[in-house]
Amino acid sequence: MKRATASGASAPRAERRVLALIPPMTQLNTPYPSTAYLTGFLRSRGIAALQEDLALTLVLDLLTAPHLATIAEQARALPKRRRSESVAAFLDALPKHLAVVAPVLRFLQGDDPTLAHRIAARTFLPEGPRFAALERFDGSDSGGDPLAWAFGALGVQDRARHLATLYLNDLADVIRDVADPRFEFVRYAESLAASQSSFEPLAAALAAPETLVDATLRAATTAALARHRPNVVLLSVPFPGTVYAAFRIAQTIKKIAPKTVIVLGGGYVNTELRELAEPRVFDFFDYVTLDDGERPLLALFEHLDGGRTRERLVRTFHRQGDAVVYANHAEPDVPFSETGTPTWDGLPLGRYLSLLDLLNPMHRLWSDGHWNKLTVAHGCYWKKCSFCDVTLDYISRYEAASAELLVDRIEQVVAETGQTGFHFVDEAAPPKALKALAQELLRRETRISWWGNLRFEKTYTPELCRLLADSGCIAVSGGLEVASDRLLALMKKGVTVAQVARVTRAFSEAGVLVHAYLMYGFPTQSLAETVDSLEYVRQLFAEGCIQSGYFHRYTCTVHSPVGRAPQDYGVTLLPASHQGFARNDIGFDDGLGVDHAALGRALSAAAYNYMHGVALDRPVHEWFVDVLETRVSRTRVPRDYVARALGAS
Ligand code: B12
Repeated sequence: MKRATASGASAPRAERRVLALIPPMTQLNTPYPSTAYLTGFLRSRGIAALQEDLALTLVLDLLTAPHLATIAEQARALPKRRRSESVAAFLDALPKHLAVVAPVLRFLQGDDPTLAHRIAARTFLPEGPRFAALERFDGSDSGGDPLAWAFGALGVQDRARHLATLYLNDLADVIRDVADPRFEFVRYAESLAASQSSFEPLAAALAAPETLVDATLRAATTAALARHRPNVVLLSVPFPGTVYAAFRIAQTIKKIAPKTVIVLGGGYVNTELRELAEPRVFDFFDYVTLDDGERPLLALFEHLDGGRTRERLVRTFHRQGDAVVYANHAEPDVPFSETGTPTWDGLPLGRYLSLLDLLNPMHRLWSDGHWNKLTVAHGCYWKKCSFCDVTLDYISRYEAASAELLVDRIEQVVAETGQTGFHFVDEAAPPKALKALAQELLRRETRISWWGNLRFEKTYTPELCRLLADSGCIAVSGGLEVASDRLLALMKKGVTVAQVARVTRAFSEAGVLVHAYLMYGFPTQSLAETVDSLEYVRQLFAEGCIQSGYFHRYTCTVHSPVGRAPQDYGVTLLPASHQGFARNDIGFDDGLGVDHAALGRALSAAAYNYMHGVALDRPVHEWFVDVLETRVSRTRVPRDYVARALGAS
């Protein structure tokens, strides 16, 4: 069998020791894949590379009895009137917390499944305010058991995992209220980085005394450095909620190992720091690179070895005197077929926490269980959607790989991790490649489960959906965005509501869970169109086309067609000054004055109910009357629109 990586293709260079780090916070159930990709690639080129997930380490360190005891001390120092409900409940039950926190983590790591019975009986965990959410389901149909509707009589493991998740959420609230208001399990101090045109707020936070969370992260960073003794550290920041911690980690490294070369890269940088001009960033990082890391890193290592000048670095910012300089020596990227197979080696796969939030079956896939993450192709084959960052390399540079190579990678990853679940992290996996992949998986009898994002385009016939399901597809998500043919055309989405109905129904009939990304607040979207879009969504749920959906508020970014040519979409951009740091979201005005924030509350409430099979008969305009407290016209969409679209297939 052909192997994509030839690990140890040449002897590792002793002098280069690279450590790739995931900073807090990303997610707790499975590692974010960037360090796995970069480590796999560097090893395939004979470079000694290691990786650690400091997001997981931080949370496991914080949730220990000694740290909880410290948090309790800090909480007691607060005047009683300043203690939140969560903090008061935590202090009341402190001895129980100190006793159960370790067993709960072991249970969520999958190590002690029999504990489920005690947790599910609701006598084991101290219950803080987060458990009040259970009372929303009054249990009147289920003998007074508020979770029976979700887990039935037998789902003890899931029920216990849900309760344990509520328990951890209570503890996160306490950490936030007492030790660090910026802390969350999936993001940390996000607002300091997201579309922050000025570096000032981040600089001030980095100069401020450490919180308990910062100090715990410093200890974890120090331990990782002592363990691996790297001379190059790669910090990967996929989202704004990882940026502050990356700077804190760099701060620690600069202090204790100042000769270490520190490089910053990742999805956040690729999206928001393209116009970086802030020299203070280089008090923390030596280099900041854009887009895929493979080629820039090879060029950087050559430079560090004295074989290349700084001017010939690839897509790399550095500081010269007080100026930020961007070097972009034109060199082709490493082809997708030659980037190697990601490796999870070094990441403690058995220590991740499988959390179970109930809200939505797709969110469950995101936060529950280990998923090997793989890309089917580089970039997006469609790259036309006017709300999307289509001008950026990770969308615009489309490159596919053969099905044989993908299945080689899949088999290699399964052999390494022992796990057969895959999340394909493409923006929109190409249907042709998915078909070929499915055929190759079936031909080799390689049994995996997989899910990912795609476009609900008409290529997905019932036959193709069945083929994908046979190859292991368990769920798909796709953008229906604003369910309105006028707005779908304006977005250049390339689908219609009727087509989406047929495709999603085909997936559902093949036994694949379907999640729809839904949008509101797109330029020129009127109240009537919002009401109509909810009616389409209602019908899609009612007709069994989709099982899950979530409404996101549209934001305009500077890299999207709307941000680039606002006049084509009937909007004017609000003035914004760039002060050298991040640039992404941008305010706009479409002159219609629709209160999208209020409409969003109605849409979320409706979608939440639909997902639980509730209120599917309620006339949709009533959801909007609830939030606007004024008359709202009925939908103009025929009540059988989706049923007829399905009949026409
Ligand atoms: C799949 C995906 C998700 C999934 C899974 C996320 C996960 N935790 O695994 C879901 C749907 C859950 C998700 C959620 C979110 N996502 Co998302 N997601 C993606 C997507 C499509 C792919 C990510 C991926 O796995 N790529 C594969 C890896 C290998 O690529 P990579 O991380 O970019 O790494 C490469 C380079 O960046 C570079 N690199 C990376 N690190 C480093 C470090 C160094 C030193 C160097 C030199 C190079 C380097 O080299 C790598 C290999 O080439 C990207 C867009 C994209 N196409 O990349 C958006 C993207 C990362 N997401 C984004 C956002 C905003 C989010 C959310 C915050 C959205 C929200 N508001 O809730 C959440 C955060 C969730 C969380 N806390 O985990 C943004 C981030 C941009 C920004 N503004 O910072 C992106 C870029 C999309 C976008 N333009 O909006 N996401």
